[in-house]
Amino acid sequence: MTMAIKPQTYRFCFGPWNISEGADPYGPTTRPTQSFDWKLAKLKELGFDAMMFHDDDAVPDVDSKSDAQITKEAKELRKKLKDAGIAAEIVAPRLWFSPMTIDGAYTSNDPKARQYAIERSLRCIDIAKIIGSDLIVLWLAREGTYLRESKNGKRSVEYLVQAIDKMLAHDKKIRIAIEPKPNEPMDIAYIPTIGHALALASLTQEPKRVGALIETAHAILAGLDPADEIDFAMSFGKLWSLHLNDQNGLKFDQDKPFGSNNLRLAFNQVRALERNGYGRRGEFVAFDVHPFRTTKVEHTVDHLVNSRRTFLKLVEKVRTFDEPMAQKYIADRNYQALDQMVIEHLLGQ
Ligand code: GLO
Ligand code: MG
Repeated sequence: MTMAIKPQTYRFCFGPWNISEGADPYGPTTRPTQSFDWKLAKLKELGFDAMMFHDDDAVPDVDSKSDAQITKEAKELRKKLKDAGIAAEIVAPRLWFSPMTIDGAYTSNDPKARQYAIERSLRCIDIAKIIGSDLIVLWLAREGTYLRESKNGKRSVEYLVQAIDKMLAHDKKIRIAIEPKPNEPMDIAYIPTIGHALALASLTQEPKRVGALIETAHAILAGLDPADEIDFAMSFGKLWSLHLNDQNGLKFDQDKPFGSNNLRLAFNQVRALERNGYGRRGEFVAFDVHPFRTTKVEHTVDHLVNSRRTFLKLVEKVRTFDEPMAQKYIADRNYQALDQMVIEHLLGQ
C-alpha cells in the first residue's frame, strides 16, 4: 500500500517595494507612498504569511546609523512582526543605491567600495538574525559592466567568492541565496543564471550554505524557461526562495503579475514546484511584482492578490492535469495531441 502524500500547501510573501508608486525612467510617481506600517497591515489583512526585506527596509538609512542604533531599530521591527504574526522571510543588502557602489559592490575596481559592500552585507546579516531570518538574498545588481574591458571577469569571480566567504564566516547559521539576473541595471551581469549561481556556490568555503532564488522575469530575460531553472536548482536541493512574476520578452524587467503574459510558462513553473515539493522545507512563494504605472491608488495591492489567486488556480490546474493521458501521448510520441491537451486544460475545457 502506498502512503498518500498530503498535497503541499503554500505560504506566501512580498516585500515593501512591491507596493510601489509607479515611477519609471521617463516619468515620476503616479501613486502616493504608503508607510511601512500600512504595508504590513495590508500584508496581514490579505492573508500573506511573511515579508521580505532589504536591510534598509528593516532599518531605514542603515548607512548613517551606529551598530547600537541598528540593533535597537531591528529589535523594534522584530516586535512589530511578532505582534502582527508575520515572519521575516529574507533580508537582502541593498548594494546598488549608494554612491560607493556606482561601479559595482563586491566587484568594484575600487577596494574601498568592495570593503563598503562587505561591511554593509555583514550588517545585513546582523539585522536578519535579529528579525528572525537565516536567509540572506544577494541580488548582484551592479556586479557586471557597461563595457567588459573595464573589469576582469576572473577577478570578479574571486571577489564574489571572497565576499560570500566573509558572510559565511560572520555567522555560522545564515544561508545565502543568490538571485541571478542577466542584465539591468548593468549591460551584462556576471551571474546571469542559476547554473552560474550554483557554480559560484561551489567555490565558497561552505557550498552547503549557498543556494539560489529564482525570479521568473530574470530567467526569461536570460532567454531561459523559468520552469527549467526551477527543476535545475531543485535537482541540487538549492531553491531556497522564489520570486514569481512575469515578463513580456526581452525588454526591461517588468515584474508583471504572475501569469500575466505567459500563462503556460506559469503553469509549467507551478508543475515544477509541485513535482519537486517546493515549500516542504519551509520555503515561501514570494511575488516580486509591481502595480502597473496606470494603477489607481485604490487598486494598489491588486497585483499581489491577483498573483496569489492565479498561483492557486494553477496549483489546481496542475493537480487536475490528466497525467495518465499525457503519458499515453508521450509514449506514442504524439506531442501534437499533448500540446492541445495542455491548451484545452488551461482553457478549462
Ligand atoms: C530586481 C530584483 C529585486 C530583488 C530584491 C531582493 O530585479 O528582482 O526586486 O529581488 O531587491 O534582493
Ligand atoms: Mg526579485
